[in-house]
Amino acid sequence: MAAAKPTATVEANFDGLVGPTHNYAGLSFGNLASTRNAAQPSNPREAALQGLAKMRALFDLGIPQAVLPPHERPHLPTLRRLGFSGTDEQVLDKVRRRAPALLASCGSASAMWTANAATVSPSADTADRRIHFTPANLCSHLHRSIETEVTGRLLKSVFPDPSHFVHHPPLPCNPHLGDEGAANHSRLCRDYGAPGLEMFVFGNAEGAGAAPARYPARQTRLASESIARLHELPRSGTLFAQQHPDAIDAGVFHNDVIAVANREVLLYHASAFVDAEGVRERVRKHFGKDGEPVFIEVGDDELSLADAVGSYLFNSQLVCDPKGRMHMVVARECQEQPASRAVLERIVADDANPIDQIHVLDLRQSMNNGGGPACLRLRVVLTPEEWAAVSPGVWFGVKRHAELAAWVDSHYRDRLDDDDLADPQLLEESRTALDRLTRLLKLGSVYDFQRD
Ligand code: SUG
Repeated sequence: MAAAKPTATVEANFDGLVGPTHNYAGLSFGNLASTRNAAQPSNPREAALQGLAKMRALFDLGIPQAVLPPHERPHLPTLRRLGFSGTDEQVLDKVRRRAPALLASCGSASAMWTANAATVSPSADTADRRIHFTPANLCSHLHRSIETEVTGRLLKSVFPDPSHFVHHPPLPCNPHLGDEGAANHSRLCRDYGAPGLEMFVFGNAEGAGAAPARYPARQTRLASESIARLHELPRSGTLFAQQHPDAIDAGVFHNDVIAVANREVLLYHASAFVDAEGVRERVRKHFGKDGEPVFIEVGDDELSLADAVGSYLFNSQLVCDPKGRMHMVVARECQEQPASRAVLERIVADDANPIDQIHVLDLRQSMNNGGGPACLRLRVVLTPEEWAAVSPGVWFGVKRHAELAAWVDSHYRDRLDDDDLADPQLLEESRTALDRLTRLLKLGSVYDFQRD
């Protein structure tokens, strides 16, 4: 059974399907899990099935759920652009021998973390009353920056109708314009269809304010401001806040590792922002007389930054079911770690906030690369008309779950070591799998290997 067309404005989650080359290459400096698990064997099949189980859990709550396909990896067009020539097999062999680091970057399945795919502004917030998309340039890391082009293509294919959807090109790839998409962008509103306050969180303020000392800040203020301009957001509907450099230095490489918003709720760690009081004031002002925002602050005494990064508590998904009840979808690590578990118990027991149910999921394969529940999804607020204009094949339901699980079972390996990325057979398997997937999801030819 697929979800029925909604009768009101809803927020849908577009989850990235984990790709067949999911592996641990230690590519993300500043992302502690990525560094810690470098060169561990991975299990792409288990990773993909864990992702599907999360989609199913949200679907079962009545929350519109869709799927975004993985990218082609290893990405041969990038390797060819970097000077490797010959047949695909020869290219893989040369890069394995001469530049294994490039093979790792071109073999990452990192497009699964669709919170970094794009920034999305709902039509209730934009001047032209259309939904605006800007794919993230992800220029802080090579393995992520090569996602942008195909992401843009996929988004255009999933959201095709120009009377509802506007697709901007990614910002130029430049250190002053680093943009990591929705992971640094949240929205607070009375209900999904009401004009929201879009909160852009940046780590790098270009010389203004404190900067992290240990790890890089991936999102720049210039990039956040540019996106707000492109999306035609009114000044009254935006908030720009600086991430606390201590958080970045503790391993908070995206704001969604330390704060999450949904509807009127903002759940955040006391060290998430440089000026948390300024953030609260601005949110209160946005709500005005139309209701009270709910702030759930978690102090350092309750949960240290290190434990927050360890459990990914703030990378939980806060979602509303069709009756408006608020749920929190958390990774298993939150239940296993005593301080995070205590925070969850406190949140559910407290009647001053609307969160009344916690759902615990096993996402270990993704978590081991620093990707929790919220990293795996891109939120898109849709009116019923916009919902009807989405390419229908991407919606997730009971039947789609079964089809995708069978597809994973027949195409994915259950173990991958770093050497395997050079295996021409893996490339062939991935292409066969993706070709079948685009037919299943009815997305047309979106991959380079389908267009050449
Ligand atoms: O960009 N990890 C990703 C995790 C992204 C999480 N997304 C959000 N927080 N929204 C990153 O650091 C690790 C790949 C590797 O090391 O193999 C990686 O890219």
